[in-house]
Amino acid sequence: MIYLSNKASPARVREAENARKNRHEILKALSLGQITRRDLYKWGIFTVTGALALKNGLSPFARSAFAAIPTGTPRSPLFNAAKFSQRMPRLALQRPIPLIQSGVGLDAVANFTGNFANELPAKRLSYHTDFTNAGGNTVDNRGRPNNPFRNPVTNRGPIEGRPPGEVFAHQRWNEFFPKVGYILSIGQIAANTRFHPNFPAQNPNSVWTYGTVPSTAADRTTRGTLPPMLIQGRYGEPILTRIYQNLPVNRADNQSGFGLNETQLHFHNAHNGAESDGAANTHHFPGTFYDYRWSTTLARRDKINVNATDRRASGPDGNGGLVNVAGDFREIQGTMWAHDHRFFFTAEDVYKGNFMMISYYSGPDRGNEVLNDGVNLRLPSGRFKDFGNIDFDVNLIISDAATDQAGQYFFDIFTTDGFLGALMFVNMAYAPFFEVLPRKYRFRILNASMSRFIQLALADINGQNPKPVSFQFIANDGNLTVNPIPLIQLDHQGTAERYDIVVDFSKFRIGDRIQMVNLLQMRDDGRGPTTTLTLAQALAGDPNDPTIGPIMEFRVVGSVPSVDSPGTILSSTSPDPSVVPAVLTEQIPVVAPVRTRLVEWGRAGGGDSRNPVTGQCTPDCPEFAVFPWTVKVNGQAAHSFNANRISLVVPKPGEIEHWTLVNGGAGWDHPIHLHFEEGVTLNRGSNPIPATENLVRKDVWRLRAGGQVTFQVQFGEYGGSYVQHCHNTVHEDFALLQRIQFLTGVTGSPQTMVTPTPNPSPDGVTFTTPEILPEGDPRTTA
Ligand SMILES: [Cu+2]
Repeated sequence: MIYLSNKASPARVREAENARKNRHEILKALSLGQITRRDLYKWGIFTVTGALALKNGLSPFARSAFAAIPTGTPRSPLFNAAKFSQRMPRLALQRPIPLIQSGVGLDAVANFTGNFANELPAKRLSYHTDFTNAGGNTVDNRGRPNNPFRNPVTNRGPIEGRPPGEVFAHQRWNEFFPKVGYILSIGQIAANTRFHPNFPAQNPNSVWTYGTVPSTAADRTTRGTLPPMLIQGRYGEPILTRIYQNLPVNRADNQSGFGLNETQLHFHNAHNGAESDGAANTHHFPGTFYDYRWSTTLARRDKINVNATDRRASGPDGNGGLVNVAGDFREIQGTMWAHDHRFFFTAEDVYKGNFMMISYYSGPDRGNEVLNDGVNLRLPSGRFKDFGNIDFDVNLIISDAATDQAGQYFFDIFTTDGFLGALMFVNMAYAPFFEVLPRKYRFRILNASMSRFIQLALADINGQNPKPVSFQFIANDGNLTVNPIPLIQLDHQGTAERYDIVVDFSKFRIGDRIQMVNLLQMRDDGRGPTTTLTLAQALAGDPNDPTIGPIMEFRVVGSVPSVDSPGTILSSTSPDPSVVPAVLTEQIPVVAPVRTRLVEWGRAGGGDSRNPVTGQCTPDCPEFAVFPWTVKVNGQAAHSFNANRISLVVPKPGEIEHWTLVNGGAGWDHPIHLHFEEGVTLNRGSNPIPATENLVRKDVWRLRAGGQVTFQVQFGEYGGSYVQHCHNTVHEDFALLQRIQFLTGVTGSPQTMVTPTPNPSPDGVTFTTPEILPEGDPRTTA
């Protein structure tokens, strides 16, 4: 392998850049229907496994095209941007819109207020139901579309993307009636957005992100913004999030070569009904909106603490007190995120910027470090607001990225193994610095890369030799550990894993600098991690991978402006009232399971995502896509993902199960994500398990090369169609997913039965009856 460094000859850079452009031309021709996948086979450009043939001028892996990292394009130019020369952006904190209820019972609606008074109210049934009841794509006597519930941009199909009818009505609507709302857009990036002041502004279609709609969205012009958003929820205050889809109507208008103008927003891993999970094959189209009800339901509310008498199961009331909620306080969630989940396009869309972070606040994890009520843990955060202070509680979204030679964001979609970028972003900014006071901070670290695993440590670079900085690990995937765990470096962190740590900067002096360092080398094909470097090795850098080494810098200063109380200056001389208690929560006991399940993740089949007769896949997939990845349930046949096939059925709520996930490949790692519920991590087979995982609740488990993991899990409160999948989103998009059906015990709920598969189209949603694998259905195998 020949590596292309920044010093490579201009001729080589030109050749590799031409390869990128040629692939881009192929994509464009495919998307415009000028050529077909069959043509590509005929011309010898594609192999049967879907890989691009090793042709010069086309493939980055051909002998004379060079770049290994980033994948599929020459090394991303830096435009003379030095590391740590820009301030780290804080996430864009969103303000909730109060909602007012009118009507009663199942017909009650939630009205937006203030600038949004003209907004259609949120309701239990989708507006698609109204569109359908009014006749669908109807026209007046002069042939003009006249259904009042139609998509106002395209004039065809419903105004709301949520499927019609009772099955996709918001479950337990009155019980979790929304009290606050957010109205957001997903759209092209706003003008002049840059990853660093030296970098060129991104083209409107290079980056698609969420934007804050300023008032009733009649004009539908709200574009996306950076940095990514932060939404703060609290237990006891259900949220209604309306997403306006403002992306280009025509697929071909997206000239960037990646990303699809269809989206469903998955709130990873909140305890929501399937209609609001954003992964039930419910993507929606430009011109429509989708109402997600984020219920803030505390898990086990039908089973444990059903009368809401335990003060630890609670949310902040905004006024120093608590609102008790039913459920198990040991299942309180904190650090989460939300991202696009359009099947077969998730990698492209999430990479493109379709994500945000969400923190849930509770009585114990309140985001207030002074309030002392016997429940609040008083973790580092701040003190000006009742809850959700972020002066000392900081989200760090780590993601790798690549650009073409012009500095435009780039992704090579012709990879089925993985994609690695050459630039490391924090909160979508290249190599920033962040000023801290000499005191304790909490950092909520999310790996939002497409395929890259990271492993982070902190380096004290103030002396002759860099020294590791110790810290405390307090939460894994948003779940508090029973006790804080002292560490000097984190474990591997796969895509979507969240690690919360507390760093005490009080041992440093004003002017000191501490760097966050990535220690973990990856296979350059993106299949998984290889070597953990020492701190000294990583700080020295890796000529083949510029994301190894320091990725951001903390600078200890004497004062910083408050973000919780704008205008207030916070000083290093103020005492630090925050604490990290020795006990953060209680252990969920491990019990004998009602049943066990075995799920193997591998590359074992021909890929049956496409209908063998029609060649179509559910949902619509790219014409060039083939599906190498497969999942086997309980040792039976291997299947690649099809949204109309259910691989696992959970027959009733409350039954405790033990699941073992096995990696079918030795050269790979896969971070496997289970939607909707977390599991208590039990073991890694005969291999050792680190303290940060042992008996710890998680929602994403790395399998390790040739490895396995077992966890305990149970399901409850909601039902419907969910998924489990690899969160290397390149693998996910090439079908490393399976659909799961959760059945509820709620009397009269349509979720007591298997969910029909919604098939979204610009004209509305139709339903098909899913097939069910018998090996995954305890109702038939029992
Ligand atoms: Cu994977």
